[in-house]
Parts: sequence; C-alpha cells; structure tokens
Amino acid sequence: MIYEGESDARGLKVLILVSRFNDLITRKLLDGARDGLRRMGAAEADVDTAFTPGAYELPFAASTAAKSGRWQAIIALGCVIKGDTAHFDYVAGEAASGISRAMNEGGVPVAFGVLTVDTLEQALDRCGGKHGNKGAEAASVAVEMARLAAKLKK
Ligand code: INI
Repeated sequence: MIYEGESDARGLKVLILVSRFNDLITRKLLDGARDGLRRMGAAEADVDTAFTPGAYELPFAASTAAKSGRWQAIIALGCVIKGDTAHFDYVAGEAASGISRAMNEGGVPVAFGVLTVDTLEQALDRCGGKHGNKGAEAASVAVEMARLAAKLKK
C-alpha cells in the first residue's frame, strides 16, 4: 500500500499564523498562502488567520492551536533577517525547532513558512519575487500533510 497526501483543501479547516515582525514581507507570505489555499479549493470561511508579534512566538501559537483540535492544518509564516539583530540565530532556531515540536506533539501538521535570510532583498525574492512565494509553498505542504495524516490515522 502506498499512502500520499494530495493538494485538495476542500473542506479542510486551516489556520494561518503570521508574525507581524517584518510585515512588509509577512503580509506577502500571507497573500501567497491564502491564494494557494483558494487554488486548492479551500473555502474562505474555513481559513482562519492569527497574528503573533514575532517569529519567536509562532511555536507557542502553533502548539496551542494544534492541541485545540480546531484545525486540520496550520501554516506558520514569518521572516527573520540576519542583518536586523544579533539574536537572529536564537529567533530563527527557536522558530524552527519550536514549530517542529508543536507539530509532532500536537498531532497536526504545521508547515514551516518562516524565511531565514541574510538580506531584505533575499526575503523579497521569496515572497512573490524571483524565487516564488514561500507562503504558497507552505500552504501546499500543510494541505498535503493534512490529507496524508487523515489516511495514516485510518
Ligand atoms: N522576529 C522576527 O520575526 N524576525 C526578526 O528578524 C526578528 N529580529 O530580527 O529580531 C524578530 N525578533 C522578535 C522576536 O521574534 C520576538 O518577538 C521578541 O524577541 C519578543 O519575544
């Protein structure tokens, strides 16, 4: 038997978590995620959005939401830019490991749509520029994993 998820968001309850830090970028990631979900058939009413101050807070929000059982897929969006602060490594590292932990302990897929880049230009390239929109990619991953999880649970 082979199990695979698919890019079908019809009927899925999805939560998008968005960090407000670097919101020039994260608003574009949000647009990409919403657009991606719409293309995969998600109903507007089934897609919720919650905002955190920074990427560092995304794991707590993801963990709380995952444990609530209200959503079948979660997308975490943020942008950490190296030049901004010396604590880049802490913020980016905690966001990555915390989101992974939230997913594994909460039992709900949480897609990692957090840009970790050296410059603003690199971020712009990844939120609708020459490297696509990582928000849309994260949406696709979240939906695929939610569908796969439903099959693996049966
Ligand atoms: N948060 C980000 O999302 N991106 C950053 O680049 C960033 N920098 O550079 O500091 C950042 N810091 C804030 C952090 O996420 C927390 O909100 C803050 O430390 C309070 O807990």
